[in-house]
Amino acid sequence: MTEIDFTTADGKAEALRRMLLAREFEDTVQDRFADGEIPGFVHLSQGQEAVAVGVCGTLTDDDYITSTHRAHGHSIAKGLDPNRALAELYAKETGYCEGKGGSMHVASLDEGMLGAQPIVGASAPLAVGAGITAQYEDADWVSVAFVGDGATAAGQVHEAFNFAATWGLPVVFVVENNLYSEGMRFDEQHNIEDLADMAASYGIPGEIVDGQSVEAVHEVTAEARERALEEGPTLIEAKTYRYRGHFEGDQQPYRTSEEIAEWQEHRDPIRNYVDALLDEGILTEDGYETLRNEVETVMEEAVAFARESEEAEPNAAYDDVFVDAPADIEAHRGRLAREEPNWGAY
Ligand SMILES: Cc1ncc(C[n+]2csc(CCOP(=O)(O)OP(=O)(O)O)c2C)c(N)n1
Ligand SMILES: [Mg+2]
Repeated sequence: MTEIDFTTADGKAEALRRMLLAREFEDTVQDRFADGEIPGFVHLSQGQEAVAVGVCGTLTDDDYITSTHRAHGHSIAKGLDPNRALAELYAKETGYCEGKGGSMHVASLDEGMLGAQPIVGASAPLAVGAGITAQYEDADWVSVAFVGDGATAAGQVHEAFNFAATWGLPVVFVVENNLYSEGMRFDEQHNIEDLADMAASYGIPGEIVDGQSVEAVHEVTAEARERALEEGPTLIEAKTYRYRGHFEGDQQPYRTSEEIAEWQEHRDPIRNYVDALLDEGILTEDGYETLRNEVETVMEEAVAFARESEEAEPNAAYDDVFVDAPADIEAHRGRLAREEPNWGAY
């Protein structure tokens, strides 16, 4: 499901479709969140679709990914069902985590998504844990950690790099350098220009890739995946950009609208890929229109599915916590009431 064959016209069209779906998912969440339909906090990833799709397009169904607080695009690219992913954001029972997780906790073991991680940096050690399992079982799958540029300043990410490098684990670290960590510019937080240089400290290859080119990301990740299976980890730095604020509602005093427009107009991963495919004769304007209509329909259906689904049952908070639930947990059941949601209080 997730692997894309970029040597074929169908494969390239599938890469475009998946980027369009990731974009449509985020545009939909943006609108539904603004209308107050989605509780909590959302961090959107418009502009970063080529990284998600390029990376996941190299992966088999058996491979795992771990992600960050900005995980929607990664989840869609890994093949998660938009209905269940959106329902999770809506805190509905039909969501991937039965509505108990929300945007920053979407996970699906069946589809190789080990989870979004709101703790900055936590995606890296989680992927290392999966890599230990793969090595122990002599398996033929890999784990891929998506990590933000800001997260590379966190200690646990370096422990993860070091552990994976020293043990030669089948892991790929994909650092999405979108130039900002919350409101802090990259050069205010780091004393190096390229985060890929960090790889040298751990004796592993560091690769820089244009994160706005789905094919470039795919190529470098495919090599890193092979290397992961044979030798050990690679650190890939994908240079990219996020169009929306750090979170929805962020006033963004730290950057200019001109900077955002510059990336949108000249470095948009979808627009540039559409132009390339039109030039190559792989896509027609009609074909593009069809793909856009298709993803719009998928997301309209996802919204309907999420709206119609039942809200998560509060007492379900006690489920799925323990393998063998202690007796006194039962005493707590029934104590949580379903109330009219007041999302403004969160
Ligand atoms: C351990 C920890 N510290 C701080 C935060 C607050 N926080 C959430 S996202 C974020 C910035 C992350 O930046 P980056 O890694 O570049 O990811 P991006 O938001 O750009 O995708 C911070 C500091 C957190 N969630 N966890
Ligand atoms: Mg960042």
